[in-house]
Amino acid sequence: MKLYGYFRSSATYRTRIALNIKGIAWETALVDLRAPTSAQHAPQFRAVNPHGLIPVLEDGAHTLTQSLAIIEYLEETHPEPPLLPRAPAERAQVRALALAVACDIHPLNNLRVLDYLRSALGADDAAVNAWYAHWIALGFSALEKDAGRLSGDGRHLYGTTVTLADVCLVPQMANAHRFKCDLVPYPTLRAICAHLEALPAFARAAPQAQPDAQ
Ligand SMILES: N[C@@H](CCC(=O)N[C@@H](CS)C(=O)NCC(=O)O)C(=O)O
Repeated sequence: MKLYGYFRSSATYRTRIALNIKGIAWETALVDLRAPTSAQHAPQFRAVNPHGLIPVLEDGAHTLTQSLAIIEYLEETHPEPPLLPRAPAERAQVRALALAVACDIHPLNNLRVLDYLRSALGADDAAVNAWYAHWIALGFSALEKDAGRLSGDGRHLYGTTVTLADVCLVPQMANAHRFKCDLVPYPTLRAICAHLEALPAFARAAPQAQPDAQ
């Protein structure tokens, strides 16, 4: 499989974790998001994904986009070990936690949104950082409460095994660290991430472990 990605991209980081958990080998096609390269805007990459976003996974004849769709594809094609529980209500809970990160937090803090705040709306670094921290605080405070209710052991966001919810949480926490957000109010989320980050599948997927990390 070929994964178009970039070491700092948290949506790619999610996908790397899932590939590792499933024991799938892949090669990376680097899409350097940093200006002035901004490879996501290059015509060659737009031909692969017109949305200009990573990750993209190529599996044989299939070109797949959207990290959660990709991960569910991996779940269906490589069911072991599962990232979703079996019971429908439990699956819905895990998906809801994953979507809280992937749909409600991450898109507001994505690179193109931060770039737009700067270039079109004239926000300075302080304003952009405040924006970033605001959406992290809103999302993480709710997830901290969710974790109190749904984590089975204080080491996983849901239940007692690694799920799609954990796969989404860890990269978002890494980004929040990078943007120096105040994470003191989220002891449960921090404990969960500390446990998960030490697992080999997560450690090998970490941004700093990628060949393009600088
Ligand atoms: N919902 C998409 C989000 C993908 C996404 O936003 N990727 C970011 C990197 S984490 C990106 O490519 N950003 C490029 C840009 O903002 O220009 C997914 O889960 O795959």
